[in-house]
Order: sequence, then structure tokens, then C-alpha cells
Amino acid sequence: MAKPELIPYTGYREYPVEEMQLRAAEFCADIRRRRSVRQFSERPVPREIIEQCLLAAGSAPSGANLQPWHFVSVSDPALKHKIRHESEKAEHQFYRSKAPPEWLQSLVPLGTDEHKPFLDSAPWLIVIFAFRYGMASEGGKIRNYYVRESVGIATGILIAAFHHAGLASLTYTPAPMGFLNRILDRPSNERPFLILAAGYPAEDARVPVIPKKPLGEIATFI
Ligand code: IYR
Repeated sequence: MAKPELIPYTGYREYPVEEMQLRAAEFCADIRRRRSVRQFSERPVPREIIEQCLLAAGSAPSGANLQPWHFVSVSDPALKHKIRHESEKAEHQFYRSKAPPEWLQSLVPLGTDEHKPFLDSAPWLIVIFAFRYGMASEGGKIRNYYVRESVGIATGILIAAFHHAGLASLTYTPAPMGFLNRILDRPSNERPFLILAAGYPAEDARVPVIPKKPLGEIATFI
């Protein structure tokens, strides 16, 4: 086996414990202000901000560092409308017949329905694709590892980056999502993972009252 190229890790920063405590608490308070927003303002958001947040997401750890993701950032109103049209067709089926009653029951607190106006109004729809396999430059297939985990982590960083920048977002997954390959002209080795709508919240945006589990319920220390 060839030896890897290793260099000193110069990016790490250590903080005194008190400062660590403060930083941890400040980050916690800040990220806990994040809410999924379903009503967006049409105010434009500069592409450079989206680019910066995508670069942050692209720093995510991934299986064998294969970075099995592709982010398509859609701001074109006609394309966004096509995505809305296809999504609402899928949601119509979901809400009218496909969803089991207990699923619909779980969605009651969110107040969602088959109408998805945010797909028109949000200035950006980031359509995230996960690789089924990678493509070598010679055209061969490359096996990817832990793809869902990797793309999930990158998506989490993107959500945090948007929040940090002062943008609201919404994770959105119509089912099935195959139409996104067609509309966005992505190859068949890419599988739609999630749509992340991003922008300013509408001035009258409202969010549901939903609890987050307390620490004692989500964590165990042994
Ligand atoms: N895709 C549908 C249903 C939906 C499903 C889950 I899980 C949610 O957390 C929210 C909605 C919709 O977006 O309405």
C-alpha cells in the first residue's frame, strides 16, 4: 500500500475551559433559535452567500472522503415553479391516499398540507443529490461508503451555515423525488436526497409550537 501524505494539523484552536464553556453555551443558544420556516419572503439573497454556505457544507466528513454529494442551487423562477408543480402532484397523492393515518396524525402539529408555495417564494432551493456511486474520470463506477450518513452530515452543516449567516431554511422531501433528476438534468448515479429552501422568512412567518426533548431524554452518560 502507498503511504498517505500527512501534514501537521495547524487549523486546531484550543480555548481555556471557561471560554469553551461560554462558546458551547453561546452556540447552543444560537442554534436553538433555528426554526424550520415554511413562509419565505421573496427578497433576493446574493448567490455569494449561498456559495459560501455550500463551501462550509462541502467541508463535511464523508466515507473515505469521497464527498458523495452534489448541490444544485435553483433561483430561476421557472425551474422553481416546475419543482413546485411536481412536488404538489406528489403531495396530493400523499395527503389524499398514500400516507397512513398515523403519519398524517404525526404531522398535525406542523400544520402541513399539499400546498407548497415556499417552492416559488424562497429565493433559493438547494436540491441536494447523494451519489449512488461515483464516476471515475475514465467513466468507471466508484463505490461510495456511508452515503446517507455523509450527505446527512453535509446537509446539517449547510442548515447551520444558513442559520449562522442569518438565513432561514426548510428541509423538504416530496416523495417520490425522481422528477428532480429530470428537471435539473442530473445523471442517474445521483439520487435526490432533500430540498433545502433558503431565504428570509416572510414578515408574517409563523412557526408551530413544538417541543424539543430535554437533555435527559436524548442523552445518557455512563
Ligand atoms: N412531504 C410532506 C409530508 C411531511 C412529512 C414529514 I416526515 C414532515 O416532517 C413534514 C411533512 C409535506 O412536506 O407536506
